[in-house]
Amino acid sequence: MRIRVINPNTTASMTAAIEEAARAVAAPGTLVEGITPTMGPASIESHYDEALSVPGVLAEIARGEAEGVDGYVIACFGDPGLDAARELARGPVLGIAEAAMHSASHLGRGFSVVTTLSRTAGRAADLAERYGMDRFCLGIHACEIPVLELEDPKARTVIADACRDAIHADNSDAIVLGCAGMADLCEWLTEEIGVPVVDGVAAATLTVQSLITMGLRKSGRGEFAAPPPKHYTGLLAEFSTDGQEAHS
Ligand code: 2AL
Repeated sequence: MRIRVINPNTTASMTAAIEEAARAVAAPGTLVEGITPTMGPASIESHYDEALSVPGVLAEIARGEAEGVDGYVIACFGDPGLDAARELARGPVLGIAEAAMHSASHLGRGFSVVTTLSRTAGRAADLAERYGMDRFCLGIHACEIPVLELEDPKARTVIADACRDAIHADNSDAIVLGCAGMADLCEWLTEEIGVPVVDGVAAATLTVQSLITMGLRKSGRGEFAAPPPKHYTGLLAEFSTDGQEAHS
């Protein structure tokens, strides 16, 4: 089985850490490939970043489909392009926010999300509502560390403090990490905080693997059927679905 874990931002060192987190939990027979898109923002921490990360993600889904990939993880907590990716893919596509929130809902009455910058909290709240997870999501807290500074060794104690504060403020039973760049901290934080800490990269990878193992694929009827043939122009010409890209 081949699963591609797509980092919607273009920072290769972050993709490497994401790939490692996914490989650490995948079954021996599962080939996990971390993917950095060829276009997009260096990190995603605004609606603008998120919108402009989607073409790079969709290009990788299209490439994966041509290469026979079985399933995909979209490894950014805003789950950018998830619905469109599902239209393109035959197999399952999971976002890390979606997978992490569902996993955390099995572990206690409620969870807290700890994200990067406070401006990303609104998107996390919207996703919790959209996934029917708002009754489990008791609070969303920012550690105010930008995505590309998460690799700084000083970040981990700030994140641990944010997790402890979140548990107390929300009276929650688990933490959901609000950024793929926090995946490598999951094990350490679990020991440090004393409650389950859910990393969406691991949760989504294992959910995709489980669905494929069960023989389940994306439903091809209705809303998530392949998008209709259409001509796209300008910078988006290569995204045309009418087979006429060369003439744009
Ligand atoms: C993220 C994430 O997971 N990747 C990224 O670039 N930004 N999320 C976040 N809350 O900042």
